[in-house]
Amino acid sequence: MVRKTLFCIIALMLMFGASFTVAQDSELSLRALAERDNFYVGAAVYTTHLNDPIHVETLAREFNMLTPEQQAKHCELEARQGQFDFRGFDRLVAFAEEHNMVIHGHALVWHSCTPQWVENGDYTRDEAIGLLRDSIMTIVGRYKGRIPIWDVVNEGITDSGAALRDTPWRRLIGDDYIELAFQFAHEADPDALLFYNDYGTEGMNPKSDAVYDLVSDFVARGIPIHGVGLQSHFTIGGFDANQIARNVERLGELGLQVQFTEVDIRHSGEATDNILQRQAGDYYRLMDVCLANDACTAFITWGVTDKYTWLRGANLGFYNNPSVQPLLFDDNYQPKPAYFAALDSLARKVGETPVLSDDELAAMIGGTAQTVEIPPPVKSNPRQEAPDAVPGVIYYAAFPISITVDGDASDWERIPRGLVDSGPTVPQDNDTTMTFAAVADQTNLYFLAEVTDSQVAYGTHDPATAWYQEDSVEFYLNTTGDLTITSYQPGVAQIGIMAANIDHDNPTSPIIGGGNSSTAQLTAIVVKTDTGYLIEASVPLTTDVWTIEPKQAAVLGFQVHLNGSRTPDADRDTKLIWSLLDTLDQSYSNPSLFGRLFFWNKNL
Ligand code: 9MR
Repeated sequence: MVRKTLFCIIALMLMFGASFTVAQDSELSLRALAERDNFYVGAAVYTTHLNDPIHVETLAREFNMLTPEQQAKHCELEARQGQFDFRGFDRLVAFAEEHNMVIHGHALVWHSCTPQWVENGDYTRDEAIGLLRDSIMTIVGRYKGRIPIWDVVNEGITDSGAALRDTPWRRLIGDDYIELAFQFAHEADPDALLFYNDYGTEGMNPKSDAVYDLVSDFVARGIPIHGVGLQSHFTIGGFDANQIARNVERLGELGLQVQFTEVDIRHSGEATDNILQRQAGDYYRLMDVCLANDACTAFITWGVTDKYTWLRGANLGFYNNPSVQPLLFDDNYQPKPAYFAALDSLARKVGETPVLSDDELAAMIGGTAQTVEIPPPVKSNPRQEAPDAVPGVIYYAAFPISITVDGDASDWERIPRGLVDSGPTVPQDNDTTMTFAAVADQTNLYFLAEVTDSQVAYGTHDPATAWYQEDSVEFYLNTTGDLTITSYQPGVAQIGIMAANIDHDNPTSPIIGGGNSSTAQLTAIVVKTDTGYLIEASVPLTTDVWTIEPKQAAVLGFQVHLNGSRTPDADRDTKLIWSLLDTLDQSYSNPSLFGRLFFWNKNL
C-alpha cells in the first residue's frame, strides 16, 4: 500500500537547461515595446558616455528615459556656493530632448554628494533653509517644464530603518529638511513628479516600512510627493519578487508611482553561462513585477553597458569584482541573456509575440519538465529508522523520534542522511559539502545539518539583508499540500540559518533569514566542529501558518541549500542545492522546485 502511494507520486519533474540562441529582431527594442504601454525603460548615463557613438546609438535605440548618473547631483552642480556649473547636465538634457527621452533628475539632496560648503557650513537653521531653497529653486527652476521627474531626497533613512540618516542638511535644519526639500522642488516646478529614492527598500522589511511611513505621512499632510524610487542594486538570487510586488502594491495604494531606479544585478567571480542565465531570470522577474502593477512606471538600469558599471569602480569593499557584468549589455554593447529576458517580459505584457521560447525562458526561470524514476524505498542498513534518501528527490523523515536540540548529534545515529554536494556555484577547489537529516515527534519537526567546511566564515554581513552571503544553511518547507505552487504563500518558508549563530546563545530566537522564515518559529543551535559546523533545529508542527501531521507517506515540499563564503568580507562563492529541480537557485521564489519529504513511521 505504502509502495503504491509512493509510486503514484513518481512523476517528479526535472528541469533541463536549454542553450541560448535568440537572434535579435531589429524591429524590437525595449524602448519600442515600452512605448506601446506608456512605460519607461531608462538607463543611468555620464556625460562622457555621449562621446562614444555606440553608446549613443544603443541608448537612443533601447531607452526612453535617462538618469544622469552623476551630473545632476548637488555637489556637481554647485561645488561653490551660488556658482553653478550646468555644462554636463545641460548636455544630457539636450541629448534627451533630441532623442525624445524623458529625464529622471537625480538627486537634489543626497548625503554622499552634498557640497562641502554645506557639510562644513556653520549656518543657523533659518540660513540653512534659505540655502537649501536657493539651490533647489535654481536647479529645478532652470529645467522647469523639461524635467518631469526628480529624486528630491536620496537615501535619507538608515539601513535599519529605525531613524533618519545623519546627513549634512539634517544636522543644519532638523528632520523636516526632507519635507522642505519637497516643498521647494514643488515651488520651483509644480508639474514635476517628486520622488523619494532609496536602496534596500524594494521588498518588505523594516527599512521599506520606514519609507512607507515617511511617504504616507507626507501624503496625509499634503506634502507634495508623487513617487518612490526603489534602487534595486541586487545580487543574483538576492530578492523575493513577491515581496517587491507587495511593496509596490502598498505604495501604489497611497496614490504614488513607483520606479525601479538603479537596477543592476551583480554576482561574484566570473560571469559564467550559468550566472548569466540566472541573472536573466532575475531581470525577467523584476521587470515582470514592475509591469504587473500600473503604479510602477519605469524600469531604469544603472548604466547601459557592463563596461561602465559603477560596480567596477575601485574600493567597493565586498562588492569589489573587476569582472562583474551586472547590466543588460556586455562590454561590447552586445545584448546579454538578461536583455532578452527583460525584452521578453515586456513583449508578453504588450501582447507581442514572446521573444524567448518556453524552453529558453524555463532555462532562466525554471519550469520545463521531465520525468525521473524513483526506486522503491530501501534501507541499506537494517538498523536505519527510515529508508535511504533518493538523492535530490526524496528524503524519508522517520517518526516518532524526539531530538534534544543541544548541538550534539548523537541522537541522530540511526537516521539516514541526505547529501548536498553540488549546485550552481561551486568553486574549483571547493571543500564544502553537507549532509542533513529530518525527523518528527508529536510536537516538532527536527533538522540536522552537518557541514564540512575548512573556513567557516561569518559575522560580516547584515543578517537583515545579506544573510545568504555568508556561511549558512537553508531548509525550505512547503506545507500547503499543493506542491505545484510557483510562488510563496503562508505555509511556505525558506528558513536560512546563519553560521553566525555559533556566537549567539539564544536558541529560541536564532539569527535567520529567508522568505516567511519568521513564521516557522525556529529553534536552532549552531556549533563549530572539527570539520566545519553543525546545526540542530526544530519547528513546531502547529503554528499560525501550518499544521503538519506526520503520517505514513504524508508529504511536504522540502529543500536544502548551503551558502558558503570562504573569506569573511566577501559575498558567498559557493551555492550547493539538494533538490534536482532547482538548477538555477530559484527556490527562494518558486516552491515548485523543492524536492519531497515523506514521513516514515519507524514502527511499521
Ligand atoms: O554610480 C554612481 C557613481 O558613478 C558615483 O561615483 C557615485 C557618487 O556620486 O554615485 C553612484 O550612483 C549612486 C546613486 O547616485 C545613488 N545610489 C547608489 C548609486 C551607486 O553608488
